[in-house]
Parts: sequence; C-alpha cells; structure tokens
Amino acid sequence: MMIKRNRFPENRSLLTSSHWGTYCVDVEDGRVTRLTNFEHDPDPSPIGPGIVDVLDGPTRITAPHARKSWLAGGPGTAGEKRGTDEFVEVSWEEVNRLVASELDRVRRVHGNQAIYAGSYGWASAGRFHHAQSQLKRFLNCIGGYTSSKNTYSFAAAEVVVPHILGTFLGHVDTTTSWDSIASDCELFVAFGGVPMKNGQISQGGTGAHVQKAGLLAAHKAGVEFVNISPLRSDLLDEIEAEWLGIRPNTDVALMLGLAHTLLVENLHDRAFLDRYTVGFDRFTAYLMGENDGVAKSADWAAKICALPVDTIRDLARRIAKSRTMISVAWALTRQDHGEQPFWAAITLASMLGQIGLPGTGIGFGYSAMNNIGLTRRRVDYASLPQGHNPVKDFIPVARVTEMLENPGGRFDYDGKSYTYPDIRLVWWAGGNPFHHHQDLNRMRRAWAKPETIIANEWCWNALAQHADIVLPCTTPLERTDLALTPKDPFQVVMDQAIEPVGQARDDHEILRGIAAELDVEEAFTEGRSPEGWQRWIWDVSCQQAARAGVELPDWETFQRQGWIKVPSPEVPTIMMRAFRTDPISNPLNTPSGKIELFSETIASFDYDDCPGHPVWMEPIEWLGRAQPDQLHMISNQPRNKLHSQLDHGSISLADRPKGVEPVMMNREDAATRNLTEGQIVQLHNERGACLAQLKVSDEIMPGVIQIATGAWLEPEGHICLRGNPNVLTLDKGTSKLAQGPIAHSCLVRIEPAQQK
Ligand SMILES: Nc1nc2c(c(=O)[nH]1)N[C@H]1C(S)=C(S)[C@@H](COP(=O)(O)OP(=O)(O)OC[C@H]3O[C@@H](n4cnc5c(=O)[nH]c(N)nc54)[C@H](O)[C@@H]3O)O[C@H]1N2
Ligand SMILES: Nc1nc2c(c(=O)[nH]1)N[C@H]1C(S)=C(S)[C@@H](COP(=O)(O)OP(=O)(O)OC[C@H]3O[C@@H](n4cnc5c(=O)[nH]c(N)nc54)[C@H](O)[C@@H]3O)O[C@H]1N2
Ligand SMILES: [Mo]
Repeated sequence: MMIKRNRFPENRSLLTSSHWGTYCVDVEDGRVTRLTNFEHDPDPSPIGPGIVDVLDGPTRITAPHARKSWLAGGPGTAGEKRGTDEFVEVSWEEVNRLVASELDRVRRVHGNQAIYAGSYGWASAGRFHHAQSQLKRFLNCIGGYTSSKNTYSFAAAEVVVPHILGTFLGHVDTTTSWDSIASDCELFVAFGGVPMKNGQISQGGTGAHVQKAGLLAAHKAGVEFVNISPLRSDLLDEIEAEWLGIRPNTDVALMLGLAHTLLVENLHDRAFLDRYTVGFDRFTAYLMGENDGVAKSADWAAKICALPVDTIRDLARRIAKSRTMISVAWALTRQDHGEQPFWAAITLASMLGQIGLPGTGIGFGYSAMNNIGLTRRRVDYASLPQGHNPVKDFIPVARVTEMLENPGGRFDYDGKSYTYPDIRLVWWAGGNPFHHHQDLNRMRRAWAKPETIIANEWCWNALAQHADIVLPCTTPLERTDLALTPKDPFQVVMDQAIEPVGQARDDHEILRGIAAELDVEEAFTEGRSPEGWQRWIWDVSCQQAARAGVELPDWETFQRQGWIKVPSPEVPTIMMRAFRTDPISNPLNTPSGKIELFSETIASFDYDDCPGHPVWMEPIEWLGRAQPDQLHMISNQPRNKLHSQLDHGSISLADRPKGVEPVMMNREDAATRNLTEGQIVQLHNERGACLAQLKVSDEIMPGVIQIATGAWLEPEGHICLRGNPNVLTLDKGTSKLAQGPIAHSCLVRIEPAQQK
C-alpha cells in the first residue's frame, strides 16, 4: 500500500504540535532548519527547537537493527548482554519476518499473556500516530497482550481518590480555574508549590501557555501564596510567596497538625462535614490519638516536618479565616504511602468547608501541566480504536521489574490479589522505561530475562540500546497528523515537514508490515491509509463535537487554516460545584455519595499500609531516619525537556556544559562537605550511583538535593555517567492499594567524583 504523504500548505506556515506546544517549521532543501513560536502562544516553551539538531546525525536510528547474539542464537540468547552487545543492521523485509515468527512462536508456545506491551510512556502528540494505540491495536489483532494500569504521574491518587471523591481524573479535568482563584481566593496553600517549569507541558499538545498569566493574575488580584516545598523555586519569585521549606515526604504530618489545630480550636466547619462527608469521627479519633495514644498535634507535626510549631498553628488559623485553596502537587503521590497526602489534603479542605465554592477548596496539580485550571469546553475527539484485548492479565504500571523477576508471584492491588504472568516477549513503543522506572540497575538485571525485547524508537537512547530488535520510527515532523485534545482549546494540524529520515517508518507502517506477515493486515488497517484514518478521526470528532454543541470546520478548511480554537465557556470552572449545590441530586460516585474521610471499602481490604482513613506513616526512606551524611534526593521534572525526550538536543545540552546533569544543594550542606560550585560529584546509595555537577544554592532547604529526571542512562557498571537519578531511586509500591512508584522517597550520599 502506498502511503500518501502530505500536500504542503500554500498560504500558511508548516505547523507542528508537541506536548510542549505548537510551532511553525522552516524547511530548506528537505531539512528542518528552525522551529519558531506559534503567534497565538503568549508564553511559548523554549523546549521545542531542541529537536532540530537531532532529527538526523549519530543519535538517529536510520535502519532496523537486531542485537548480534540474538540474531545469531535466536530468542533467549545472552539476555545479559543487552545494553553492551553489538547491533547488526537488517532489512525491513527480514525484520518483519523475524518479528512475525517470534510473535507467533510466543503466542503458540506460551500464550498471548506472555507478551508484555504495557509500553508506558508519553510518545509524541498526534491523534493517529500515537505509538501505544498503534501497538495495542496491532496486538489485539493477534490475540492480545499483558497490559498495565495507571501512570507514573499519580498512580496513588488514581486509585485512592476515586474511593474518596468518586473519581480522580474527572476532578483533575475540572480543577477550579485560575480566573475563579483570582476573583474568589484569598490564600493559596501550595503543597509542592506551583512549578511553572512543568506548565510548559500539556499532553497531546497546546496552543497557548496560560499558567504563568493565571498565576500572576491571581497574585495581582491580591491572592497570597504559601509555597510548602523543599524548593523555593517551586513558586515564581514575582509571587512573593511565603516559603515553608518542609522535609520531603512529611506533608501528611503537616496536614494532620493543621487539622488537629482546627479541631481543638474549633475552627472547622461542622455543618459542611455533616452534610457532605462521612467518617469524620473515625478520623478525629485517630487525630486525637484515641487508639495509639499519639495526638497528631501541631507540636507533633513540627518535629516530623522540621517546621516551627508556631508556623503550623498560625497557618491553621489563617486557612480557617480565609477563603483558602488547598493545592497538592502530583509529586506528592510519587512517594512511599503516596495515597495519604491526597487523602489528608481532601480531609483538611473538607474541614475548611469550602470545597465546591468559587476559587477555594481543593486543587490537584496546578501548573503540573498547562491544562490544569484552564476553563475550556470539553470536546471528546475521536482516537484510533484499539480493539479488544482478550488477555486479562495486567500489572500496576510501576511493578514491571517485579513482574519480570517473579513470574507466578502474587501481588495486591486495590482490594484484590493477582498473579504476575510469565513474560517471554516485551514490546515498547512510545515510552522509555530506562527513563521512567526506579532502581534502573535492578531493572536492567530483570531485563535480561525475557527471550525477546522489541523497541520502536527514533533515537539511540538506553531503551533502544537494551532491545533485541530496534524498529526505527519517524518523528512527528516526518508524518502528517492531527493534534486533537479535549484538554486544550487549540486543535492543530500537524504537517509533514520532511521525508522520513533514513529507512524510518511511522509506527503504523511498521506494524502494518508485520501484520501483513501474520495475515492480519486487513484487520489492522481496515483498508484505510494513514490519511484515510486521519480523515476518519476528524469526521467522527466533528460528529462528537456537534453533540457537545461545537461546530468544527470540514477537513479541507481545517487543513487550510492549520488550527482552530474552540471557544471557552464564559463561566469559570469550579471543582465539585454541582455536588456542593445539591449533594442529594448530584452525589459523588462513592458508596455513600459523599466525601469519604473514612472509607469502609478501603478499610475492608485490611491493608497494613493503607488503612480506612488518612494516616501518617513513615516513608521507607526520609530524613527522619537518615544518617548524618545522607541527603533526601528530589528527582523532579526537568525544566528544559519532557522526561528523556530531546535530552540529546541542543536545548537540554546547553544546560549541561560538562556533560553531566546539575544537582542543586544547599550552601550549608556544600560547605560541611567541602564541595564547591561547579564540581563534578557522585551521588550514590546501595542501589547505584550517578555523576552530577554541583550547583550551590539557597533555593533548596538543607538536607535535600535536587536533580532533574531525564538524563539518558549511560551505564558504566552500576554508575550512570550522565546523571540519571533513577539508578538511585527505590522500586517499591506506594502501598498494596495503588502500587504506585515512589521516586521521591530516596536517600543518597554525595562525594567528589573520582578523577579518571
Ligand atoms: N525519578 C523519577 N522518575 C520519574 C518521575 C519522577 O518524578 N522522578 N516521573 C515519572 C513520570 S510522572 C512519568 S509520566 C514518566 C515519563 O516516562 P516516559 O513517558 O517513558 O518518558 P519519555 O522520555 O517521554 O518517553 C517517551 C519515549 O517515546 C519516544 N517517542 C516519541 N515519539 C515517538 C513515536 O512517535 N513513536 C515511538 N515509537 N516512540 C516515540 C521518545 O523518544 C521517548 O524515548 O517518568 C516517571 N519517572
Ligand atoms: N518541563 C517539564 N514539565 C513537565 C514534565 C517534564 O518532564 N518536563 N513532566 C510532566 C509530567 S508527566 C507530570 S506527571 C507533571 C508532574 O508534575 P509534578 O508532580 O508537580 O512535578 P515534579 O517536578 O516532580 O514535582 C513538583 C515539585 O514537588 C516538590 N516535591 C517533591 N516531593 C515533595 C514532598 O514530599 N513534599 C513537598 N511539599 N514537595 C515535594 C518538588 O520540589 C518538585 O519541584 O509534570 C509535567 N510537566
Ligand atoms: Mo507524568
């Protein structure tokens, strides 16, 4: 089948869309020379142009490859050599045959559940060429695969919050908007700050970055901000926020200390609690220490959080007398017992009684992405149908290493017990486990076990280097697509700017070739070309939009214009407004229909690490149990890229003059250790080590260091030479409830790096 390539637009610039925004593309002589800002974006992200230099060159995968020992010895050969073995270039014809026959062998001999294609990751923007959707659709045509549930972003909240508020993602989508905050909030209490660096991103694309304007408008309107974070830089300097440098992972203790003060000083809203919540009495019994003899008072909290007790008491009085927004960063879920911060925050906000009112209540992740707190009309755009997966096996996404280590082992998840399948073949498309997973040295050992590992990638990152079969895919600049997303008012045409580099193929085309070998091409494509599918997606989207009262232009008009902006509603968004107005007619989707401060359901699971109401439990690693030379490592999201994407590009590399990732440390800590600005250091613990370049700062509290995620894994033994913090982080579930990842609970030591 011929793939029909794009017609270049005549009257407008070439456009591309990415998770970090929309850009215009300049092309000369068949090469992309420049990405420039989209004129309708008031605050564009500098991340985008980082792709220009790496579209070709040594990091680009230009042909299919197979690992030498695997090719010579067949599936299962020398898995321990993954990452160090040589690669051999193979033709598309050969690789299609190899992959098809290996898939066929695995499904016949072991069954389809032996194929793991949870394949977590962000891939690229674009509704049709979404790598995982393509892969899942293809595998569903040949009998299915073991899948994964939830995300690395906020798995703990995804599982616990539905028990408390009926849904999590639904509330994230309707987080109270910035305009409502500007007009009705007085005090914005930000656990984990409002990190502007993260608001550059919006999954699936964005037209106009609005987080900064939203935050500044609220500040101008007189909203006061409290930044509760180990990092001062988690709120913009212009906001003049009060900074409470809290010990990492102790927010629950602070929330309980605040709740206790509200209770004993009778500052809580009893009427709200009675009408809209259940279980407050069970919670207060815990708060007052009726069973364990420990009152969770401000004094108690002060010792855990390393904050002055008066600060906690004053804050409790201020939040009670103000119109207050309690905001929690998603990062608070990526820690041991990461279910608790969100449950405790909801409880605290319930005691203040302002949930469902304008500008106040509870907020999940302001500026975690550009779409949080945005008033927009929700249009459900169509996507590529993935078909039906008959395989019922799954894992909570962050349990991947454990699954590979322990086939047949049992795991708990959200009230039930399951078995890890015996995985023979792993296929990753559109994600990078060597970026996102914790304890990468442990993962690499487990990674040696499957008989075959396939990766669709466009660049030679650690994932590609640790695969047996590497299928080179295109980037969005080499294909046409539609950036349609319900999370943003802008919907953008993605033009093909250049021909595919080398022999790269779109994920769809890669899978079509293999589908042909397995006699399922027709089922996979349904006879449509990529453009045929894109038109189908647009047509179905037009019908769905019409039902939501939005008229989208026809395909030709959309292509000619390049983008559209769906008008936003005039009224600000207020989370849980309907429930607040009438909880009988608009109950929450919980067993009681109310906010469950005590959940009978969760209590009935009888988990020692997640009881029926919010509790403080010591994290497995934290400063409260650290040796004097240990530091708490925060490995947060990178300012200059999205995860590991474009780590090899010019924008990311510009911040890394010595080739290693910067690590930020407090001035006092550096002085005690005789470490100096700019020095190359080694971070280490019993799990691994990585190099980094020291940045001495007053923006971070003592005892804590910060190193962004995203540096490509470059292992030399157990050391990462480039500064990937996931060689240090711990691979353990948040609790039996959600089994989420806990990257932010991690102690390390730091020393000057050995000179070579
Ligand atoms: N220590 C620590 N670790 C973390 C976090 C943390 O805070 N601390 N955060 C976690 C979070 S929130 C997340 S969401 C994860 C993110 O983890 P991932 O989403 O896995 O990270 P990305 O680097 O975005 O991986 C996307 C991959 O897809 C590839 N790709 C892009 N476009 C295409 C395409 O069209 N086709 C194909 N086949 N491939 C494509 C890219 O080259 C890249 O390798 O990381 C998690 N890991
Ligand atoms: N530029 C850029 N933006 C991104 C991404 C990216 O890779 N790059 N990734 C996107 C993705 S996938 C996601 S899920 C979101 C994630 O959004 P977040 O989860 O909000 O991101 P982080 O940067 O990990 O964390 C935010 C801040 O929380 C603070 N923090 C960490 N642990 C604690 C704690 O225990 N207590 C308190 N009070 N504060 C703590 C850290 O100082 C950190 O800077 O970001 C998105 N935005
Ligand atoms: Mo994420």
